[in-house]
Amino acid sequence: MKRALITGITGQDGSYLADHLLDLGYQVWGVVRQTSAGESPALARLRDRVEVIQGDLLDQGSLSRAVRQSRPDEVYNLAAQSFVGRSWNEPVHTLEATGMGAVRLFEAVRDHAPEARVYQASSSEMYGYAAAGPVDATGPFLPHSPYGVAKVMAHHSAAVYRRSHGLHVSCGILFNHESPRRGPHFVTRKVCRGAALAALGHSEPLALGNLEARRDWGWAPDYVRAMHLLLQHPEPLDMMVATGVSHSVRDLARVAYAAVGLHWEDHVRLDQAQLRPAEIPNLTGDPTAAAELLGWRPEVDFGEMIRRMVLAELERLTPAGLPRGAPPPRVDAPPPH
Ligand code: NAP
Ligand code: F7E
Repeated sequence: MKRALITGITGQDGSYLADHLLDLGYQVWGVVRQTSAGESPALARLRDRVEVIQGDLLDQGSLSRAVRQSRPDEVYNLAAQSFVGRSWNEPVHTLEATGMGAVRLFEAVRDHAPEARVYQASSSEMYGYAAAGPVDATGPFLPHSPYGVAKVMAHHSAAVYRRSHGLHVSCGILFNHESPRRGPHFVTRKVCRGAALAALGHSEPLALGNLEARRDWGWAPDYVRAMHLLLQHPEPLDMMVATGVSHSVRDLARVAYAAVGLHWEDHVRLDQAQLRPAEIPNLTGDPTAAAELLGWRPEVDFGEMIRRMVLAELERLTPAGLPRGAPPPRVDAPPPH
């Protein structure tokens, strides 16, 4: 039975990856940080199936203990301060957690499990301004946000541990991926919740920022399959994971509100406060290498994903069923979780 250690197991990707690895017969350990708010719903769902180890990306000793205790065959570093918008307000914390946190974990692996295969969660945000021209898994990287800088730091550090210390570290350069488990401040979840609220008769308009930004949005459960496949490749690799198709935030709003029979223009307002200090107009990936080298293909397309997310929001908002008189949701996807 293979043993996997996941940091960020309470996040969107960590929780889907844990489900996936458990289905494959792995023993799974998760690094979880202590919070004053108590146990998160994500952890409550996983607790009886995974081994939980207290730890924090900011604390070297806790990461070293996590690697020593779990004796992993595979380590997935998914923990991060992952919200790009927040990274302008908290650049130091973002660099410490998202950048230095990865280095701390690589050190722990080097000392306590040098044979383990390591997955580093790199990001399309690393391309930043370079995305205006041709990019591939080697770059160029010209990040526009403190988050992007932190991810570049971790990405280049992974290459150092690979070349200098012989660690088997692979970096998945993942483009945006979404699900009902997405954090509420990310734009897909925010828009899908807005559409569900509007369908239930709430009249407060949804405040959005840049409607023209284009992102390559995929389905998170598809992307955790790619993470696992990447670590099964005999050689450590850097690999783009994307759908190859982008949509604008405007498209996203149109599809989400249309899923409940509404016109987005009637329910969305522009809000300067949602604009970022810098923006990448278009981030679109190329899934060719992932298809050729890993046999990976995304299975859920953008429209289906948004319908699933809107349906999940309707279910969250009406746990006892729709109220009398509420417009029947037109979303026809199966429950996603
Ligand atoms: P997420 O939902 O925001 O989850 C982040 C996880 O990191 C949570 O479990 C969080 O724990 C944990 N964490 C944050 N700070 C920590 C710290 N100081 N010590 C220990 N754990 C900490 O992120 P995600 O969407 O699953 O993304 C997974 C990884 O992929 C991240 O590294 C992200 O930057 C990267 N990525 C994501 C995407 C995407 O589109 N989703 C694309 C490219 C790359 P708490 O529950 O305690 O907050
Ligand atoms: O923004 C625009 C915003 O916050 C997407 C993380 O997982 O993917 C994610 O980062 C786009 C941006 O995700 C609003 O300006 C417009 O252009 O959902 P987001 P993100 O910043 O792309 C990358 C690949 C990661 O690695 C990150 O960890 O949508 N946008 N209006 C808005 N965004 C938000 N959040 N809220 C708005 O109102």
